[in-house]
Amino acid sequence: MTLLRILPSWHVPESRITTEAAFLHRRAFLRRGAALAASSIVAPSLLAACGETEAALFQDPAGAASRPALRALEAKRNAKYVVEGAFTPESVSSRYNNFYEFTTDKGLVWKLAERMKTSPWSVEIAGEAKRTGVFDVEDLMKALPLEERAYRFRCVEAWAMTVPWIGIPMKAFLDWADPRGDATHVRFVSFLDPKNAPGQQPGSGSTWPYYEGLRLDEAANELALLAVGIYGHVLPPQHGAPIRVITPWKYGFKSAKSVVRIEFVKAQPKTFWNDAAPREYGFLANVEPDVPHPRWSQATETDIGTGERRPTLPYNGYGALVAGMYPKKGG
Ligand SMILES: Nc1nc2c(c(=O)[nH]1)N[C@H]1C(S)=C(S)[C@@H](COP(=O)(O)O)O[C@H]1N2
Ligand SMILES: [Mo]
Repeated sequence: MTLLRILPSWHVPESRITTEAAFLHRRAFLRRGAALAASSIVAPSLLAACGETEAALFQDPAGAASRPALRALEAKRNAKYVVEGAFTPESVSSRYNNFYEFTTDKGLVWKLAERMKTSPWSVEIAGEAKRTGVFDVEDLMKALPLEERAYRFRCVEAWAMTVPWIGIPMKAFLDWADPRGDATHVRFVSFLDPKNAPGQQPGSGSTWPYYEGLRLDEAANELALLAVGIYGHVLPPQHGAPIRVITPWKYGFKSAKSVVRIEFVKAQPKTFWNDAAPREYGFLANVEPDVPHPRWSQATETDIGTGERRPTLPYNGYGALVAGMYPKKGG
């Protein structure tokens, strides 16, 4: 695996950066005791640790080779959204993922998620909206417009990338679903499948499925996307196939992957990370260089493509389009 060579030295614990995963590990330790935790999903002994899971995941004897190539997806790039610099090579961004349903080891997510069944896939639209029900993702993609958007992406762990997503502008989705006047927030829930997602097995220290949310005005912001593709093809499982949220001015954990339920609600919903780590960022979780994480600074970030360390931009560079939503500074 070439990842260690690609990744710059900031990845090793010499820096103050530590991963979001550390919290999950700590929680697992607390709940299960050291003896059990030693055999939990804690990397690096993942393969040894997940004996049973491995059997379930790899029962397809043809293995990875049986997965068809990712279907091409055509969508016109929206020229309004330009990003300085090159795209992060797909070989890097598709091998460095946070998707705790599978593992907290970023370099192994793609492998463990490889045979996740992402089609057919239905999304339930529920709550305070005029159009509710169960919809196939393919039907949503036909009913609603698709655009390609070049966006910066910033994880709370201080790594960053630039990729071309293809997605349904969330505003178009909202207009279509038509939330009722009393809806204030929209909630996104990821899939639940402990048989195939080793990180969801009992003892992971988290409450699955993953759940996130946005204020309705944030969801209606022109930047918000329901992404279904990347680099000109449908999303691969590790990026949250077949449909995931993208909000580029916020930390990456706001962008729930592999969404199965979108619910319009009347109050601010609880969210996975805020519940797991209440001392970290609040519900908004906007990118703010001068608001440090309890354990590291957010003043700079590392581009996972180039290894370059550079200043973090307020709202990840999208202030002109989003700052007006936050009259009181905070995130
Ligand atoms: N369901 C789910 N969604 C998730 C996560 C996760 O663990 N599970 N991780 C989040 C975090 S912390 C980040 S940084 C991004 C990573 O997206 P990427 O792997 O496509 O770059 O997904 C977010 N969405
Ligand atoms: Mo993240």
